Amino acid sequence: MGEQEILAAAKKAIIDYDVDKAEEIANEGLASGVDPVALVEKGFVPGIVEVGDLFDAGEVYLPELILAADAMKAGTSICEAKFPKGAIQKKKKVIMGTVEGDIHDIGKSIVVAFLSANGFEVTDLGRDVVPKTFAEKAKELGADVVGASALLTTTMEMQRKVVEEMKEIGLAGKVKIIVGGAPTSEEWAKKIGADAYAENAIEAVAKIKQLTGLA
Ligand code: B1M
Repeated sequence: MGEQEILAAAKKAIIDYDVDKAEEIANEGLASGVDPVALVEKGFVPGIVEVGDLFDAGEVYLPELILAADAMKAGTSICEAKFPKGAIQKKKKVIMGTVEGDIHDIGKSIVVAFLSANGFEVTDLGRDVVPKTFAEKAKELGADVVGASALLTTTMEMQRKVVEEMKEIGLAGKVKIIVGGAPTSEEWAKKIGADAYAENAIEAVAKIKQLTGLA
């Protein structure tokens, strides 16, 4: 298969909710030299976005969304291990999680994988993380940056709570805060007092490099 066919097959595997196929295509794509980032961004992501649109239109339901997410995770986790390595010497610590009430973690996990591949020491708190935990873990681990992901308009507000908890514990200003996730924006980040916003994983790495004085 050529690159375009592999990308199309990756998208199709998600739309077909096919975990085995997603794994097979990821392995085949990497073996034939397809860039792992392109495989995720131009193959698997368009697949999950299409399933999301079908869900939005009422053409598929939650069980299908869950199956598609399983296939997505299977394919992307194989690619994540092959993300290009950056050359950061000085280790900076990042705490990352999806906010309370929100269990969307595919995008957050991609961000974590990109950061790790770029030499950051990342602690992934997982999903549905209460605001206090972000702050407490930041203190406990001596983090340089705290990242909070939110995929629902209803859970964006929890990012503001993370900022508030960071102020409460006396870390705001000292430990930088970055937010991201589809419904969020630069404007939202400013509004809640976060230090940065990133639209995607590549931008997250660039912004965190800036926040930590590496760029
Ligand atoms: Co849900 N979901 N979902 N869902 N889901 C969305 C987000 C939705 C837009 C679908 C739709 O209606 N079109 C909609 C939200 C509507 C809204 O709030 N405006 C929605 C809904 C409504 C729901 C439920 C409420 C459905 C229900 O129960 N009735 C429910 C909520 C559960 C909960 O969280 N409490 C729900 C559940 C689920 C599943 C569990 C089935 C599954 C998630 C599985 C998982 O993550 N483990 C799921 C999925 C898969 C989606 C869609 C289809 C795909 C999300 C995704 O993974 N995208 C999504 C529709 C869509 O996005 N088009 C949808 C791919 C991923 C690579 O992109 O996450 O945007 P993304 O991450 C990007 C950037 O945003 C950025 O970088 C990433 C990589 O480039 N980024 C950051 C993300 N976090 C960052 C953090 C940073 C920086 C950058 O720094 C800290």
